[in-house]
Amino acid sequence: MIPTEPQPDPDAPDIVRAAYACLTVTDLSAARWFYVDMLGFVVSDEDADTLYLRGFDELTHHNLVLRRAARPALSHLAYRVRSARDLELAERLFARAGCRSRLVPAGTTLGIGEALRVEDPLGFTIELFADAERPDRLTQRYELRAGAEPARLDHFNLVVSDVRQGYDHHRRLGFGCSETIEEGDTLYAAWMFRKQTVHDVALTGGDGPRFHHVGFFVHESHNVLRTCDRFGAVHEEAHLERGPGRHGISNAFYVYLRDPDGHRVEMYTSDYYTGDPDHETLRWSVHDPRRRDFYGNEVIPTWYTEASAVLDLDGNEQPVRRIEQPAEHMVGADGFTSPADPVARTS
Ligand code: 4SX
Ligand code: FE2
Repeated sequence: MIPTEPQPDPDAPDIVRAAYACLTVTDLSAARWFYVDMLGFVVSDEDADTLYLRGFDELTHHNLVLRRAARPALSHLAYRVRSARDLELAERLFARAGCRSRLVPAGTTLGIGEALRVEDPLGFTIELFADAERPDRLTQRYELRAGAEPARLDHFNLVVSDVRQGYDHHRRLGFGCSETIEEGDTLYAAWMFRKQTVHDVALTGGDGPRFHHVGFFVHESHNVLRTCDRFGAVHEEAHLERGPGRHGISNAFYVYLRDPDGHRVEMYTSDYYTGDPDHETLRWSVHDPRRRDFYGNEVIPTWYTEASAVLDLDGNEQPVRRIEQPAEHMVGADGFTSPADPVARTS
């Protein structure tokens, strides 16, 4: 049976793009070492409990907020919407779906205008905002560039116990779908976009809701390699979790790191344009060994199994539900299954 394709809600808010992630961290100075000293993020603002960071090309106040707390978690994920009217549309749409929401006054998060925070049907706290402070333009301040030279936020990756439900929800919100991993009726993963790239958000099947990673765009593959060299050079190679490599899905060159609290960060470059209205979804078989790494390198188990806790609208940790579908890493062509699997190796 082919599942029916949900249509975009005609009254959905106009989401522009994934804008920033707010993570809680237990040690702000360790986080500063990792994100600022090693990866080269620009500090937009800071106070005793919070770091506001951005990439060199970013023209809104920040891409990443790190807030001190007793436990590491994802606080919320923020999308920019086109105008204030979209906040009203969002409030109504999420209310119709039975989701809790709250208006947060301008400045609650430094540099961000009035915003709507909602607990989405998948259990993530999502912020939508239209207005933000504009920081200095640093694109051509080459003398300031350092570390991985992060340019901008590219995407969020979420672990959800039911990928189809997550896919349908984002479809109704008007997201396009660039690529999937599927087999028969089972959707193992989906890459979904509002801006004209491969994704603003990807969904990964697993015990959820949990936060898998935040991906930052760098301009060149040598920025990815340099990231690895920098961590190797100071004997902090344990922060390098997966890669460097090239993704099959998205074609991006990548490396994943784990920050001092275990949050996963990806440095990502060279994906492609998806903006034409007839853009077609590229569907990968779960048995294709090139889907997650184009060179056929196996994905290490922690990448599939470990992810950050997520906070609800009140700041409490969301309970995690067991995966409700076959787990990709038990079925697919990766390190968990037998490398001798002939189906996987000949596709
Ligand atoms: O591992 S995948 O090649 O499926 C992949 C993972 C592709 C793009 C991403 O951003 C990602 O995190
Ligand atoms: Fe990613």
